[in-house]
Amino acid sequence: MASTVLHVEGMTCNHCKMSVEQALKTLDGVKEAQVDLAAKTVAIEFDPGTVNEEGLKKTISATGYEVQ
Ligand SMILES: [Cu+2]
Repeated sequence: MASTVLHVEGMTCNHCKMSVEQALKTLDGVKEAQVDLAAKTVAIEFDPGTVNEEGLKKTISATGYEVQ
């Protein structure tokens, strides 16, 4: 299991938080996703054999938020 913390712009409320977390959690290989709205980050635990950081970023972008 690997973990990463990504900086995400545009998340303003609980709805944003849930959207990003749900999108990531439904992705194959993602075990846990936790958004911190105040810090504008999402902490992700994932299986690097199934999904890579690029895939995580694409999923967040597809949900409508900007990953840095
Ligand atoms: Cu929102």
